[in-house]
Amino acid sequence: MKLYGHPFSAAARRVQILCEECGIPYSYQVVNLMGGEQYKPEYLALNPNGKVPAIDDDGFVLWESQAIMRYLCEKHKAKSWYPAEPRARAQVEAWLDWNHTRLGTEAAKLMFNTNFAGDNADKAAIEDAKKWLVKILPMMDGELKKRKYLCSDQPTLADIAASTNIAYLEMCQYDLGPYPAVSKWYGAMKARPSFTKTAPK
Ligand SMILES: N[C@@H](CCC(=O)N[C@@H](CS)C(=O)NCC(=O)O)C(=O)O
Repeated sequence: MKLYGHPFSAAARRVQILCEECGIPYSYQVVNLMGGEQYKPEYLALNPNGKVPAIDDDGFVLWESQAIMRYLCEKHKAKSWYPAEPRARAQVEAWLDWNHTRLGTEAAKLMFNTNFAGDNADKAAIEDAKKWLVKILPMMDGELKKRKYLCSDQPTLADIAASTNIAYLEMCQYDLGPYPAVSKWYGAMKARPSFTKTAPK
C-alpha cells in the first residue's frame, strides 16, 4: 500500500500511526504541499480535494484520513482499534466525528496560522481557534477523567486521530496545563513507539 502524506499533516500522520500500530506494510510518498504538488493533475487524480492523505491499496484509492483508518481496520481485522460491538463502535464513531468537526477544525486553524502562513497569518483566525478550544478542551478533559482513553480503558482509532490534533496544539506551544487529564492521556499516546516514529522532523 502506498500512503501519500506530508510529515506535518495531522491527517496523514494518524493513518501512518495506525499502520505502525497494526504492522500494516506501507510505503510513504511525501507530497510536497509547500510546492503545490497536491494540486498537480497526477495527485488530483488520486485525491480530487488536493489534500493529504490518500492511499493506493493495490489499485484501490481512498482519501479522508478517518475513512482510510476505518477501511484499514476492517481489512486487517484490527478489532481492538475499531471494535465490532455496536455500542463500542458507536462510541468510537462519535469521537471520530467530534475529532473531525470540533477539535480538528480548531487545531488546524491554529497550526496553519501560527506555523505556516507566515506574513499571511490570520490573527483573527488564531483568536477564533483559541476561543473555541477553551470550550472544547474542558469537555475532553472531563471525559478523560472518567477513563484512561476516549472510549474506554483501551486506546482506539479515536485516540490516534485526536492525538495528532493535540500534537498540533503542542507544536503551537498551546498550554495544556489547565487540562490535566488531556495532558496525561496525551503523554500516554506520545509514549507509544508509533507516535515517536511518525513525529515530523
Ligand atoms: N479531512 C481531511 C483533511 C485533509 C487535510 O486538510 N489535509 C491537509 C494537511 S493536514 C492538506 O493536505 N492541506 C494542503 C492544502 O490544503 O493545500 C482528512 O482527514 O483527510
